[in-house]
Amino acid sequence: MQQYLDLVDSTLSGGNYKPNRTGVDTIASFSQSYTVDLQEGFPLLTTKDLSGFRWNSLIHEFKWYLSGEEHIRSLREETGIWDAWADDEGRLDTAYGRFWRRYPVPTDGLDGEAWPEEDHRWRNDDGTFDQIQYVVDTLQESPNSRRLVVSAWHPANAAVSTLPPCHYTFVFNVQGDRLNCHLTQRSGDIALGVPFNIAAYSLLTHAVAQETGFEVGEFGHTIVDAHVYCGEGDRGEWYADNLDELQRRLGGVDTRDEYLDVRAWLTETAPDETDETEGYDHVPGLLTQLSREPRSRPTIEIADKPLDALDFADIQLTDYDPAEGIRFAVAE
Ligand code: THF
Repeated sequence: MQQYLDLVDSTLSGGNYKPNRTGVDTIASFSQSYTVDLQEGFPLLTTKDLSGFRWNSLIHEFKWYLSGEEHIRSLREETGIWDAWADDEGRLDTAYGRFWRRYPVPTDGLDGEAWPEEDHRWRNDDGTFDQIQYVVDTLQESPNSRRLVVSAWHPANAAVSTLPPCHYTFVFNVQGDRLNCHLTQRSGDIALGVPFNIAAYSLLTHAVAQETGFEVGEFGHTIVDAHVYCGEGDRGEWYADNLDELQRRLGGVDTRDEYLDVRAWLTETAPDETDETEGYDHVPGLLTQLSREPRSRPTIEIADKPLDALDFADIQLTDYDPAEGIRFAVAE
């Protein structure tokens, strides 16, 4: 998917050095957007391998979003990718699914409105609101609606949460017989999270389209702060002084191969990562990806079942032929 490589290139070539709360520094860019046509295949990256244990993590994370759970007790049996943000009991106050499926509504309703009546169809037994069911039903009844919005942002939760949602709102939109989905993300870890996010929301678009009788259309993505983690301590700080030179070299790249020359310069010049900080600099791995030609996209097939009944084996990926996997460490 060339759009992903363009996102990587434009952030590295035009971004700013930016330390942040994690202690691992970043090279960051503002308001990056692109669209991907899902008719041209499933946008799982082919410039690195996301099959095997990574696919396992990705699908279980997707199922967890849909589950509506505000803990990771089942998820952590399958993958450790969310462990760092939950407490010992597995509670995670900003679990996406909780807001997708059980968005809190004031018990007395909103002033001047009838909501929420007890028998309202999108009201759960505990008084919360199921945004996914609202979208699925509305797509069938008023496909031209421009209100097919799902919000995972809760201001009061965000003020106290350890990790407010990164991908915090998405909108479905029908054009012709095709279902599009646009995701807005406040913060995106380009090397690790973004490839997972692209796959999860593309999968959601496929699943919702199938359930509501549409063809898949496009996935649109806007990332407000799109960043590449560039290392901790000396390694991260090195970029503060050398980003101009890195960007000058990236500006001179004409063919994919030449990204490897930039990587070689980096390896020679930047202070080595220590055993403890190994993998937190995502720049070399992303330069490797930039040197690789994207391959043809795989195909996704989802069993004909309601969204809530989908199991791991109901989601089948075929014709996936990626380049070798790349290891990146996640900043907490
Ligand atoms: N924090 C940071 N710094 N980056 C993120 O991408 C991120 N997330 C979630 C919450 N906080 C974040 C967690 N999502 C991996 C993938 C997604 C994650 C966290 C980690 C990861 O390490 N992926 C490995 C495979 C690991 C595995 O499967 O065990 C990879 O190589 O892709 C963004 O939503």
